[in-house]
Amino acid sequence: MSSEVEKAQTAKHEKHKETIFDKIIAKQLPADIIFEDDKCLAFNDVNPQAPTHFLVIPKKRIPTLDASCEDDKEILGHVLLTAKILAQKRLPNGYRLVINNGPDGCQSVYHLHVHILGGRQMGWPPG
Ligand code: DGP
Repeated sequence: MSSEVEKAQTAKHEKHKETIFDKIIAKQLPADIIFEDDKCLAFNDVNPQAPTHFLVIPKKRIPTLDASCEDDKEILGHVLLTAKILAQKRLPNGYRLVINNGPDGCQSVYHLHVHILGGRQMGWPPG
């Protein structure tokens, strides 16, 4: 079992609790930030699974995709379009977007985030 799977299985989903990503947003913890605006933040993943692997997160604390609602339409669209703009610049040959949701989805940080992976040939089906 990979360490990311172990983390996902033990991660506690405590809604409304601060996560490490809140601390990155607040600049209380360092991160390799590649883009920021008033609604979202993009930074390189600390445990990259591909030559390029970064995350785009909403600044609003939404724990999971499951927890998002109609009111989050604009921010979800903004996060996705930001991921696309950043990916197009860095990964002209293609890329993969992933949103892990819940323990079986391998989510270990309960602050919604989009993974952008590229720089190598991706396989299918994913593990
Ligand atoms: P997920 O398994 O979908 O919840 O992915 C969480 C990702 O977050 C995982 O790929 C590792 C990354 N990550 C966790 N903690 C940190 C951190 O402190 N800094 C950065 N840059 N990435 C982190």
